[in-house]
Amino acid sequence: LTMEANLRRALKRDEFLLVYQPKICTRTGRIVGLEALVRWAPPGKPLVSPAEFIPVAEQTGLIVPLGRWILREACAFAQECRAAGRPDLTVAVNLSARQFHERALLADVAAALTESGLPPANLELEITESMVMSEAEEAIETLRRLKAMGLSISVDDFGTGYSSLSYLKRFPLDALKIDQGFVRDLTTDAEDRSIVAAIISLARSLGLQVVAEGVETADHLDHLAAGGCDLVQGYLISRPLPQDEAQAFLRHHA
Ligand code: G
Ligand code: G
Ligand code: MN
Ligand code: NA
Repeated sequence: LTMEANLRRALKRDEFLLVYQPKICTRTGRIVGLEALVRWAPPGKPLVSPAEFIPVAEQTGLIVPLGRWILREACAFAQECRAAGRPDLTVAVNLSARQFHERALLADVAAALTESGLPPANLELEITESMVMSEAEEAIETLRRLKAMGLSISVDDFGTGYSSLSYLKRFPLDALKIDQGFVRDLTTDAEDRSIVAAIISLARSLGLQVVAEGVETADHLDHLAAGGCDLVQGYLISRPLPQDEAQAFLRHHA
């Protein structure tokens, strides 16, 4: 079978799952949110990374039904977390370019919220710079409508895309996520340190939250906290966890 046929069958057979990676506040140490990351679990085989199947899903259009499933699943999980005593937790869902530009996106997001009963304030969508830079006017309109629904928007992998800073001012955004490539050598590489400081300062002056990804060591965390980074996410805190382990993690951490 081709990858496309495999994915189509996997969707029908319910072979996808979401794992959740906690995001913590550097000031309070509390968990403020979780990022949902999709995995494909073919029966009897190891998990397949989204890096392998998302591009195929994008090319074939399967990202639309898959993305719809991801939104529904993540919203249902977020609502379970609320019921379990975490009313303020946000769950972040990654959008792919095609999903972002599809006409169905707004209806799909609205349906996932309605079906789950999740308040929109508990949902965050992650987009990338390149997704909004192409067809910027259309993107601004889509973002405005999403924001009008009450959810929040963050820019993933920030610093790796087109660096037009003017769009940051025009786009209705809530947070910038510093790409893990800048975090990895933070403690030894002066240029990465400068870039991270610049992104934090930029976010600050635009009134945006700033999140660092790929935080793997206590040195990373110390440096980011001292530099004024609001939130951190990475293996130091937790790897992405299956649903029940994520719930257990929430029970054992503030
Ligand atoms: O979780 P992992 O590091 O394997 O993710 C690899 C890539 O796949 C990352 O770029 C991540 O943003 C992307 N990805 C993970 N989950 C999703 C998802 O649910 N939807 C989309 N569009 N991309 C995802
Ligand atoms: O593109 P996006 O930022 O959504 O992708 C996040 C990816 O990074 C996921 O595949 C996730 O599994 C991975 N990831 C999460 N935490 C860490 C970390 O601390 N180090 C590294 N190397 N990868 C991480
Ligand atoms: Mn992401
Ligand atoms: Na990222």
